[in-house]
Amino acid sequence: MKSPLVFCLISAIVIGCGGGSPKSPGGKKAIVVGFSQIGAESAWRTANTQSIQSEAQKRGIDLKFSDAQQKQENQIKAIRSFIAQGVDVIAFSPVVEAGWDVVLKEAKDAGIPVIVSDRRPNVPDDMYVCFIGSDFVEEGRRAAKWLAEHTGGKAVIAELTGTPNSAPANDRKKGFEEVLTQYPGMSIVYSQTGDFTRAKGKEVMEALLKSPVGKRINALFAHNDDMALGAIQAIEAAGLKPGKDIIIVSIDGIKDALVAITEGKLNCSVECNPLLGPKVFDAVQAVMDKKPLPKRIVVEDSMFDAANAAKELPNRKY
Ligand code: GZL
Repeated sequence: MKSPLVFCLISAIVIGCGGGSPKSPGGKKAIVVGFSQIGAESAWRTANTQSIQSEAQKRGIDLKFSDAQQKQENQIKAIRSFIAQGVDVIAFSPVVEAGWDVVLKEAKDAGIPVIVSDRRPNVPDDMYVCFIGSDFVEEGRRAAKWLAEHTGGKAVIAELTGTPNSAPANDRKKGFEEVLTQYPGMSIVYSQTGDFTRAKGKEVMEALLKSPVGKRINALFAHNDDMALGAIQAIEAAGLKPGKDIIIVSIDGIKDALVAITEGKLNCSVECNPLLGPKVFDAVQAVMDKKPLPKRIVVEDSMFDAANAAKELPNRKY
């Protein structure tokens, strides 16, 4: 039998080492949330990560954060790790729509509620509590309507698509093409993924401008600002004037895009607000308090062009 002093010392060390779980304001045991983030592929994603992490810190949430470097297998591994740790809630932004049924069933079987942030997974509604994100189909519609209004309904369009099989790439394309059916003078003559990154957007545009079809285009639809900004570099390097020789419309509404609009190099950016932290952790708190949540929370978006970009710039948080 160890002496009482030794027993107390060992207990103190274990408690000290474990540190116990962090405390939220008011000294209650902190809520533990596992968040699987897609990666750091764009300025939008960086702002989204910053919003999630800062809001968790503000609320005293014990956040287990994982960056999947745009790989679904890393997200699945992270979610399995959160399940093994017995977190209170799992939140994630699925890099692609398919392939989540098995791991979300494991979370459900473990009794851990799941909140979807940003992108939608293609699973039955009962596999998650709530999906918080923008309406990507509407973003695509708004981009096409802007382009139609500013080209008189006549445009030979190149399209830089987002990550293949992701909800924003699928839905933005769907919304854009839905509007194009009303404009026989507008057609997409080239479509290639830039995987939502600036580097790939530049690379794809460089190759396009060297091809015969590249000589025909007078408009570019980029599924996000980072790819549009990369394409702008390629258009300039080819001796053309972005925003004039090629009218460019994109999505996200990041600060660099609004600067490009004020410089006349980008013509329109449909906002996709990345600052989801407050909504995500309001939903987490509702889950913990066993309060009802809507299945879908749509984030409201704005739109920027030469008429309002300069005025909006000082307000941009990302
Ligand atoms: C949209 C988000 C997209 C952004 C890109 O909600 O998933 O991913 O449009 C980002 O910039 O990479």
